[in-house]
Amino acid sequence: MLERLLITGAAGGLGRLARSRLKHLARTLRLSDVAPMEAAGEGEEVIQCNLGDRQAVRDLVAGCDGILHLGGVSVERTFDEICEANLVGVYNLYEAARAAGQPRILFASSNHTIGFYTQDVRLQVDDPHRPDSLYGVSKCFGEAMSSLYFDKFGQETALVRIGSCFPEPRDHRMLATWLSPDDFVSLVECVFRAPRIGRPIVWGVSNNQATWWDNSSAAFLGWQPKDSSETFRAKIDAAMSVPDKDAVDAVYQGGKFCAEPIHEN
Ligand code: NAI
Ligand code: 15L
Repeated sequence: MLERLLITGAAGGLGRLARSRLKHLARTLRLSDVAPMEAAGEGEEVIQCNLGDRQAVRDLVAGCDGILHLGGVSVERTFDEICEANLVGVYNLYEAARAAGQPRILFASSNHTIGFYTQDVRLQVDDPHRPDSLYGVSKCFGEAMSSLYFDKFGQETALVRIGSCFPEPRDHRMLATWLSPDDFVSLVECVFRAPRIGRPIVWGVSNNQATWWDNSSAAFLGWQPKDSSETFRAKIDAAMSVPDKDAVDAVYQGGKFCAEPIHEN
């Protein structure tokens, strides 16, 4: 069991899920976000902090032996917004971890690191990045930062390229990208319970019938996703029409992010 697990992005969708479902992983959960959070309960510490604030992040990470890094801008935004949270913030986090004895990090990366691959391609974890947005580029930056800190200092990070983690898939594309909340929870458990992880890249995706990603290189973690998006196929078919075969959502793995403009400041 960990002594103190830091969860960044604790006010967000996955952060609230982690707060409610992962208490058993550590004696204390340290919950942090730039946004307000619910007051601390038993076994919790709540610290509001901007990831862009170097000293605050250093103080935040001190005393933690695991970090579930969910905080940051999670969709396409202006470069300046993304820069503070996902570039400066990630540098601050890795430097703070280096000063704090290198707690293991789970970095919430994204399918948008590879979003411009077409949906007929089956990807391995070492296929080159093809980001579909500035947001996707920022996640490539985070992955590169983890590589530097692993090779230079031995810092362990699990890079989890999350597909679409929501209670249910929301459209036809998500039948291939969906990660169920239960499977997210079991993946985080595996990452923090494994004796040694190094720096694996893991596709954060459930046991869907439709799939574009090969997770065999992460088998050593012992993670076995149980849910399948097929349960929801009929519901999605009834709720919306299948996208046209030339629609961005049907062509590219990153879907609509591929058609996002560059947002100006
Ligand atoms: P979210 O947007 O609901 O939560 C992100 C949290 O980060 C927010 O509460 C926000 O206030 C916080 N944040 C933003 N800027 C910050 C800053 N400068 N300092 C401190 N905190 C800041 O996102 P969600 O869905 O919970 O995702 C969590 C992580 O997983 C994100 O990093 C996202 O990029 C990644 N991810 C999520 C996917 C999903 O399907 N939910 C898919 C792929 C990646
Ligand atoms: C992501 O990276 C986003 O954080 C999330 O909100 C979804 O858009 C997801 O990817 C997706 O591709 O469905």
